[in-house]
Amino acid sequence: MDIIFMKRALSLAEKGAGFVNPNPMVGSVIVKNSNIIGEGYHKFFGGNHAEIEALNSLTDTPEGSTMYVTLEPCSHHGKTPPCVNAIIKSGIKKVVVAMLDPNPLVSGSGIKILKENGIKVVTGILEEEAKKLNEIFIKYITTKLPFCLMKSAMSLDGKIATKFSDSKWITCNESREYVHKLRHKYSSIMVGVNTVLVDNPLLTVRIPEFKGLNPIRIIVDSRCRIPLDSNVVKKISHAKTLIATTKKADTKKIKTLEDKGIEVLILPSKDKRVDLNALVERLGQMGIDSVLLEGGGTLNYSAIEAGIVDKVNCFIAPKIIGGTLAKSPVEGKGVSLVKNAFLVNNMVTYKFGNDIMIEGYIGQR
Ligand code: AOF
Ligand code: ZN
Repeated sequence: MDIIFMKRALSLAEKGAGFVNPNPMVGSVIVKNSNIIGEGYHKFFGGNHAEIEALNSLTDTPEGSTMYVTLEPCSHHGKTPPCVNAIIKSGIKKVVVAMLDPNPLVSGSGIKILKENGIKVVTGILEEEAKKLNEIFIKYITTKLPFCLMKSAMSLDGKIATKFSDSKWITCNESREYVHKLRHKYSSIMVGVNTVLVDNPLLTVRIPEFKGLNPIRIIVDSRCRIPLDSNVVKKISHAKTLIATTKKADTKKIKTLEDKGIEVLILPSKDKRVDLNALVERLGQMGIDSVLLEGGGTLNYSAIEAGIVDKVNCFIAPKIIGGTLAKSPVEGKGVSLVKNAFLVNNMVTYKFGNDIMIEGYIGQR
């Protein structure tokens, strides 16, 4: 039963995806005599915590009931008062928690307070699932650096476009729809200026239910070569654009971009390019908890080499494009020996239409 109710709490939590960043997705279910008498989830950043939403939805008295919650209840005064106080006051007798809160302000103290007040606490139910759901939050709250997912889409022979840079579309509708869900879930989307020059993308979320909530578009452009008539410069009413550049950029061009409402970050350079470690540090300071990296190949390699990529989602379409000059997802300098390759751990595959998507986590070299 614990697993069934925790699964429900996790699926409620997931509804907050893309709305709660940089806070966690949290869901909660209150159960009495095997019946759900209340449930809720953290709906938006700054809103009620899941536990309070569940308590506010009660259809029966909570005395003697069990609360299931996907994250340890908080014990700190943040934007809202501590949830443990409300739980203790309610008369709930048992709390089942999926994972401890990695937030140093809480981490263990929520559970300790509940126990001190005579509430039975069980932890670790569907812990792995809860940790995966909140992988962005876990990295960001413990390091202040954004979690970075590198997404690529290629043909079976490893090409992201033809030799003439035609890329629309290699993957199927189902795959592209999933990418739009990812764009909704992540706070920012990052590409190199070459991708803007070649594809002139909009980089917005195009799923009707999420319309209007777009990630910040980050363009890595060490010399500010971005054309003033590109979509990410012209169309800024729905999504913010940030250009990451270096001192080599023309100050007049920077000013023109700023006058158009674009934020320009002048960052240290490394090997004549934007220092990506400095960039993610700045993004973290700005409250950006996640980056969806959509390439191209030069930026992808630099990002992997800089150690800023946590996870990969590689879509593979059942097509063969060929061509020595056709681009692939990760280019750059590349490693010289296979023994120096970057390893991918915990690989799993998913199917989207006729495409395959491989997901994995970048490991230590
Ligand atoms: C949430 N939603 O449902 C729970 C959270 O910024 P605050 O005051 O809303 O507090 C955020 C912290 O509260 C968060 O980092 C986590 O440690 C804890 N629990 N947060 O946003 C929730 N239960
Ligand atoms: Zn709370």
